Amino acid sequence: MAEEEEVVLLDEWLSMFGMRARIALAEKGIKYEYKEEDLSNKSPLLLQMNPIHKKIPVLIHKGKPICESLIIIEYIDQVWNHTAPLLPSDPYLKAQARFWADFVNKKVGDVGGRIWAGKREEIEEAKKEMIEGLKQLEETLGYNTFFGGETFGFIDVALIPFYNWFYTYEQLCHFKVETHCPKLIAWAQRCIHRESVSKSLAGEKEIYNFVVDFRKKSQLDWRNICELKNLCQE
Ligand code: GS8
Repeated sequence: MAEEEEVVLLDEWLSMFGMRARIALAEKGIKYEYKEEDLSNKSPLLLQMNPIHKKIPVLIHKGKPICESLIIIEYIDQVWNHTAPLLPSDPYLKAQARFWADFVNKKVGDVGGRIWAGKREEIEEAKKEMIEGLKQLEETLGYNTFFGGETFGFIDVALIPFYNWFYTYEQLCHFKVETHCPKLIAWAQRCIHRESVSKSLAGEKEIYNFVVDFRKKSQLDWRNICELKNLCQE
């Protein structure tokens, strides 16, 4: 069986969680079949492969599903362990890497969701939490090249997909991540120089346009967003 037949990724182009799986697969040089899901009309395959959460991403390896993006990265790292290790082998360092990836889920992923899909009244509070979380991550990064030190690894894969979402958060909340976290932006720029990352990330403007459309359809205050956008550009 050809490698790409053995490995299938159910994904959606702008999903930060899906991008994690794409980056991990690219780091390992794995060929796979990419299947774009329409989440408003989920495929029978997605419902069969992730009957519990019915969410992407799902990695299907030799016909068996692996769900949840951080679990997918770890699985990829263990199965294709001959190259580009993502998690450290030291148990303490591995626990630390998992802790910070979980922090990214809670303080950037969940909080980011409250920004892009939230009501205007909730957005200001979410913005404060987002800045606090990103500052904390910047402190953890310190003067290292990547979160694990000199090599690109698990925390980097977990966090970098949010970088191209920053533009949307910034437009919605009228702030600049770089003003608060310049070292984090420098880290992100180091990451996007990697081919595995640059080819896996969705474009920031496409993400923003999708979010504006989503907010229009959901009757959230997209007009207000556009006014804020003009303010930002002044
Ligand atoms: C989150 C996946 C998720 O939210 C992970 O993989 O890390 N904890 C999971 N997937 C979304 C798309 S990305 O915003 C999804 O599939 N949503 C469909 C739905 O909620 O019905």
